[in-house]
Amino acid sequence: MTPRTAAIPRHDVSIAWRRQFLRDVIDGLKRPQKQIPCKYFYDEIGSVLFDQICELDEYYLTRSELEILRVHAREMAELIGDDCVLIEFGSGSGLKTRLLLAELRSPRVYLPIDVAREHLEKSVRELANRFPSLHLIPVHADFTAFLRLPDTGDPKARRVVYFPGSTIGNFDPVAAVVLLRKIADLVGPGGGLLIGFDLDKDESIVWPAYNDRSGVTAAFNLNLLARINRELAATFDLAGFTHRAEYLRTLERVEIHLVSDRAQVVRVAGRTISFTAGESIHTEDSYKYSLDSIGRLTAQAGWTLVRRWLDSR
Ligand code: AVJ
Repeated sequence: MTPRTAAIPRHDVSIAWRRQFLRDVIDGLKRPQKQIPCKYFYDEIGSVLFDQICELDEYYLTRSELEILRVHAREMAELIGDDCVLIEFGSGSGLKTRLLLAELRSPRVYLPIDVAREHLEKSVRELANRFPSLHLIPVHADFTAFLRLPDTGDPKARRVVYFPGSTIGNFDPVAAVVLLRKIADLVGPGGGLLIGFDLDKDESIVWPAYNDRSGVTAAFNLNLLARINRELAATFDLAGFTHRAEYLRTLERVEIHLVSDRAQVVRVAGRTISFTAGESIHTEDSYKYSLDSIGRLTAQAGWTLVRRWLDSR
């Protein structure tokens, strides 16, 4: 008998991952506009904080995504077809996964890729209980770097990438096209992509989603510094930095920063990083799209739009 769940490779959070993390942090903090890639938000604590963001009244994205899936998952499953290999980018807690899997007909393989190991393990355990005959191949990896898939044993099955959580918005337009092209290569001719984009909308809706009253988003942002302290022997004083999120309409994105409240010096793995008062670390972009910009982006990456679904708002 073949095992239903492949073991999650144990070697990857190791030295290579830590070394890359260190390199990205040091390189990013040496730039004129300091920056840290947002994929590093998702350690164990950051993943829990992100799940809390998804429950916030102000955070409309998850509710909209879930509404779209609840109403349209059957039609999505029909378009995907029978016997697919489903590859999910950044599977997170797996709620959106379950809604689609429940409608898919005889999927051959479900292959989630996520940087958050504990989250990946937990969601795969839950999926194994709920869908006992599904072949699960979890991959703990960064999907931006991940190009080669493990052998799924179904070379002829249709490959479909599932990327529903508006995470494409973390990529600037050039990087988004690169990623969408990589997905096209990964699924091959005839493959599919089911992807979520957050539409641009009034500032009175977007701003609060990234500046929630209970401060969960601020805690999520600041956890990045706490993680760097924990994993890279750094000395960030979390009380000396403030969360800032602004909707920059002309740039079509929300920019998220951590602002240094005062002049200060921080040590990161033996190096010294100086901050002036008010200087920031840019930690995330969240692009908001028009239907036109979605059409342009996907067409530029070689995709043909088959169907799109909107939520009721
Ligand atoms: C997971 C990328 C969709 O951009 O809205 C939420 C991440 N950052 N609050 C987003 C996030 C701050 C989120 N995505």
